[in-house]
Amino acid sequence: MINVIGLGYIGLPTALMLAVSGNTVVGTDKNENVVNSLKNNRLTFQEKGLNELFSRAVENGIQFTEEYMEADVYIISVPTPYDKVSKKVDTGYIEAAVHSVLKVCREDSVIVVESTISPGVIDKNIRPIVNEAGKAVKLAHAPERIIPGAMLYELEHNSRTIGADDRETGEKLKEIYGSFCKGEIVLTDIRSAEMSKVVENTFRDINIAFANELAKICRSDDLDVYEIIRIANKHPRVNILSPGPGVGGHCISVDPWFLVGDYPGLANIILAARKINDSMPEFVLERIREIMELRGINDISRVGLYGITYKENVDDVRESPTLQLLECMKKHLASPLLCYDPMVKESIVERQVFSLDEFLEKTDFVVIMVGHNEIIEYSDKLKDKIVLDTRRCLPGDAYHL
Ligand code: SAJ
Repeated sequence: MINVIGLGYIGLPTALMLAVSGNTVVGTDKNENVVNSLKNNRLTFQEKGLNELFSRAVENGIQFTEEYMEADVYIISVPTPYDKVSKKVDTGYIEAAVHSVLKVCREDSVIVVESTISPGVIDKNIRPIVNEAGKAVKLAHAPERIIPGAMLYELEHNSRTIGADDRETGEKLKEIYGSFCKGEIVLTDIRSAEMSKVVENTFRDINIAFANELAKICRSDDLDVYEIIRIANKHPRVNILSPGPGVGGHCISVDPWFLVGDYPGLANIILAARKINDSMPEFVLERIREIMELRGINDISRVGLYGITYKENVDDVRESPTLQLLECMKKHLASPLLCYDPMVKESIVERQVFSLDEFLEKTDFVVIMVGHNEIIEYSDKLKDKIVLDTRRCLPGDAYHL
């Protein structure tokens, strides 16, 4: 039996996949609302294909509870918030989950941490808890790699890493993950698994920072960055990513800080990349001001931000560039811009509207922060607007970064 602890963005899809692949699965979450919602067949977030997978998992007998169960394997996928000032990961939720697991698990159980952690956390923070409990359980780290928007496809097809205490534990977990994962499953030690996960996200952060830096350089010298990137990418070994209004999400904008914090003086490019990506919302604000001046717009209340999520077609707003931009305005004592996002149904920012038509009625100047399918489909509605397209997702004339 597998007990998946934490039924969020990662835990829920993983639990469902395991259940439809012939495993006995119980999903545990300490949040009563989440458990009740799932018990009543209501999903707690949206993701392509999740509804159908959920129904199949329920048919296969998956259960949801607030209790921790006696199980062969525990998969812990609880949040690992990070402190915005110290940039350190907060492992409190994992530690609490491990404490609870240790009360009910057997000596031969395996505890797998899937949550993103900074390198060394298992030995520094988790193993002492296990040792203190005096149970001979084995530990492992099997970081997830799935991308919101294509989670289920990627769960099945991506290769993955399992770092375990010993070969036997690794092989046992490989079989379990192999029940749904068609990609290669690489076995390694725990420290290497922790490090490689953070390195993967850091690689991407650095590459996005390069594109963003190029955008700034090209803007300063009146060159079209997209044209430069398009041409450079014809080179067989060059693949420059796209500039944008910043980097959000719970991983790419967070994980590189772990390396900066743990290896001060060594993590130099990594730190520079973080700073460049974090400076992008401010750069967007500068572009907004420039364009307002150019077009003689004085009324900031008629400028609106399209998109609040951290990227297109997901409902996740964690660390999103739009929220960073609003934060930046607040620092400068500016009143916030009007916002709209078709994926965000709850009120989360000050001046938010909930329909595209209302948003467009109230704006003359639209800043596209996220390229959701909606705005691409209805791009003709923008024909009388001044548009700053920070993602270059729309056809036709618009201002760019
Ligand atoms: N972005 C750009 N330009 C680009 C690509 C992305 O500005 O060319 C921005 C996005 O708009 C977004 C941010 O970067 O704000 C990150 O988006 P993403 O789509 O690149 O990645 P995430 O955060 O959704 O998912 C990442 C993935 N990691 C890598 O690609 C190395 C995913 O595989 C991980 O599982 C996930 O982080 C995680 O949980 O670690």
